[in-house]
Amino acid sequence: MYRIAVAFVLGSIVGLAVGSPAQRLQPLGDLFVRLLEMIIVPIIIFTLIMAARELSPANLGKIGGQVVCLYLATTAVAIAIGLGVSNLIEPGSSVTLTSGSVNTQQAPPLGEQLFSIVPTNPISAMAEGNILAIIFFTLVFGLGMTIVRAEAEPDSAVRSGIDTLFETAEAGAEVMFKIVWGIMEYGVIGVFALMASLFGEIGIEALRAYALLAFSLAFAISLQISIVYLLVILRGLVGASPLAFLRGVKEAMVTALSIRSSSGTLPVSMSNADENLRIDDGVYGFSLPLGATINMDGTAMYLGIVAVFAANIADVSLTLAQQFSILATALLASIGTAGVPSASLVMMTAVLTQVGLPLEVIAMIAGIDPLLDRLRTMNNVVGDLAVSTVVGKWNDAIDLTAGVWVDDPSEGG
Ligand code: DAS
Repeated sequence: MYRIAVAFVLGSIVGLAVGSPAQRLQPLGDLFVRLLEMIIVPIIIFTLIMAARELSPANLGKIGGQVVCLYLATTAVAIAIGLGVSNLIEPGSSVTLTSGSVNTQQAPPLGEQLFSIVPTNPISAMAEGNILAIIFFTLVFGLGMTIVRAEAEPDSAVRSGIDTLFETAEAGAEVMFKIVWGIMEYGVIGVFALMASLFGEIGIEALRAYALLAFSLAFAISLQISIVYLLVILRGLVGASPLAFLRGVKEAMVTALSIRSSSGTLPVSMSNADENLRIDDGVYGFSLPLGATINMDGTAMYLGIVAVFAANIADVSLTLAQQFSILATALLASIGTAGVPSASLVMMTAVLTQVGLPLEVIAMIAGIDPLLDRLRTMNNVVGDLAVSTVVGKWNDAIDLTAGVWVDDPSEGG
């Protein structure tokens, strides 16, 4: 991933130095974009079927229901905050990308849009790249698989058939991630070419666009953590000290900032939940692995922010219906995003495709993604731990008289 960052910088320098002739490199960048477009549908299908397996009826009891509802709610709020902040700050508005493939079909009215999430023919939805419909059908199919599996006899053909389907989805996801790795290898050339062409076309103005993008994300994340997690959840719903909570999760925060992987941070998150927050493992043992798989508030927020950034660069004004479409797609796409470094870059293709915005933007931001990914991943992990804390409180499965919730024991608190 760092070679892409180097390609980003070198391409920018070449573009600034050479000027508009550097735009001759554009086709090498367009190839990178097409490779990303190629994998959107299969990677959504495989990763969402795997995510649906985590939502099996067995562990969707009372606690599971509370966890999933809170995860969806905090993610929807995160995207709304991301859209609000980026509509305010307008990252990318100082830059106009003429070479990008812009085909923003006007999103249908909200009512029709909600309706169109349900595909009349899932195969044609896949052929047409109707992302929301693909995500909806795949989630329904995956949940159907978990329910039928739970009802089937242990050694029945149906159950083994469904297990085979889950294993196939897992294997398929592995293949897709390997293909993503290959595409990102080529991405070094693709990003270099796109950056050279971009800076050749728009010059130094692009740096201001990046600075505003990074600031929009950082500002939106600070709002999500301070208002949603600390004020509403910890102070409001749990009635506990937000600062004690932050003390309790600092190892997980630092780990997430360092390794940029929710899945990789999971062992630290579980240790903080157990030893510092004193949450019962019956709650965090379900909520944290699930959260690392489907609850990505920072990622979902970023998907919304980049969509607005792409619209500004493409000089397109997004209607409310299109912004709703972005929120719905980002919410569902974040469920399928893997908890690995820069995973959202791939899911971004789904969101931008849904509203017809230029995918060139992905290559434009790939170079600074290693920085922004740290912030997103940290937010993802803090969101999982905040929800686990309030679910523990609601089910008497947290000890608020121990761990970080009491003053330092040495003070006899
Ligand atoms: N790095 C991803 C994670 O581990 C988040 C992202 O790519 O947005 O959560």
